[in-house]
Amino acid sequence: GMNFKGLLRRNWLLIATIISVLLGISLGVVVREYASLSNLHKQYFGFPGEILMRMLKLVILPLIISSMITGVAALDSEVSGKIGLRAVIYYFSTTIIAVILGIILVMTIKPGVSQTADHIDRAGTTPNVTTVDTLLDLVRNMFPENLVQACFQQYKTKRKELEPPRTSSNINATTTTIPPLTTTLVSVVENITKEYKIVGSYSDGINVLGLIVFCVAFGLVIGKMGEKGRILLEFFDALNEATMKLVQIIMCYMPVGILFLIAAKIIEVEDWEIFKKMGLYMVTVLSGLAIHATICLPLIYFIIVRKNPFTFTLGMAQALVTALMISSSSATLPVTFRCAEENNRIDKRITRFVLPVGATINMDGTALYEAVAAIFIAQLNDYDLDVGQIVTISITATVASIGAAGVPNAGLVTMVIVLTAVGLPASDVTLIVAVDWLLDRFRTMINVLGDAYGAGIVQKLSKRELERMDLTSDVDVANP
Ligand code: DAS
Repeated sequence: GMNFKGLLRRNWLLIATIISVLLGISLGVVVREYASLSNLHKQYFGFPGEILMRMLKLVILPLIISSMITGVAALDSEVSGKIGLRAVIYYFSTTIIAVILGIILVMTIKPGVSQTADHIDRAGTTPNVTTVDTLLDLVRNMFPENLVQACFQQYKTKRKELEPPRTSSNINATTTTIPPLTTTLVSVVENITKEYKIVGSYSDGINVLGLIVFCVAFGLVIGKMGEKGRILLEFFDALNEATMKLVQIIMCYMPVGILFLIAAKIIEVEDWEIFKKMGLYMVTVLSGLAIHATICLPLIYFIIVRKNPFTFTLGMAQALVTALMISSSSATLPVTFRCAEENNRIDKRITRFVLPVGATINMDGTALYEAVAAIFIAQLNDYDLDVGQIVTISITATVASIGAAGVPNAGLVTMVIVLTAVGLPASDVTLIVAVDWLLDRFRTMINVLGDAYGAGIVQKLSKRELERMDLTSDVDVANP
């Protein structure tokens, strides 16, 4: 009756998205079975999905800038300091919980013990990303030397000059031939690491971390300027609202884009057999992610917020499906904002602060995955880890998850840090490359969920400050 209709009307986009996921999967399976598409046609097939990705990425820049500046400026510096501290404590503790959960699971299930590394195709390249490099890159990225450049250009490291320039003809050459599996694995890792060396904490060419640091500083200054600063505050607030309106329009296209995105992926996957070999490993990662999402995070939320966590998760459904489909926390950010603000009614002063930072540094799913994968690789190599090494894995997995950008497969690359820290061959990343496209989707989903819960929890913890501000401020820019 009325209720059902109302439910449909309120959730039509979510329903359409889920239907398009199912349709996309069926379409992919059918085309894969009955049509033999040339590589070129496979590319055309994914085109509507590519457009969706481009549109989502397009709004990241204005969204991050406007939300961070207004988010910080709307609070006084003492309050924003407190909120920031709470957010960081939340990020850290949930990431550590995820890592510990992953370690417990992989040590109990032992997915790598029954087999040896040689049973799974091993390809020998050694990507050279070290812990120190990653940390330095991370800090370096926090201080962009040029603001405009931080918005679009990748910075140069010394190592970058060693790489051949990536030209469009290079890219075409690799997509139009089908190399054998081993060569594919090697080139995938090479490509990812190459990208990583340039990318660092960049999301699709945007130095997100650098912009966040700048926007926090800029927002704090604007907030302190009083009358004179108000014009800037109002400008960025209007920019934020306009961007969110754009997001609303983009989201209407989402079902179409997602349908072709998933169908094209299913057509494109070359090796389904590998899933059998890696079955137990994937079960370990996926069950870890599931436990973290349905038990750990909800429990923390319930203890602190005292509300039903599953209603909260349901409110985030659109963002979760999006993350699952596009494997990028950054590109999901616009949807995360909408779900958190519209469905879960989280204060804009909190989301504008907690969500962009979370999308960049808070990755519970990635941390869990990195710990599991490292120990899995140790098991494959019959390599006994002592307690010290397991602690090292927990710490480096945390660092690696913070260092990973919110883009597809970033976690796979920072994985190298964890492996080298305990003396495992970095080239063994190639053992897990083939299934990463699937695991990446699920860990990204948990990354996004973790950010959302963070916003809910920080809001509750900051209730007193927010209420006090509501009473004292005459104009409330964040909530007009
Ligand atoms: N896919 C990433 C994300 O956006 C991170 C990862 O690769 O683990 O969250």
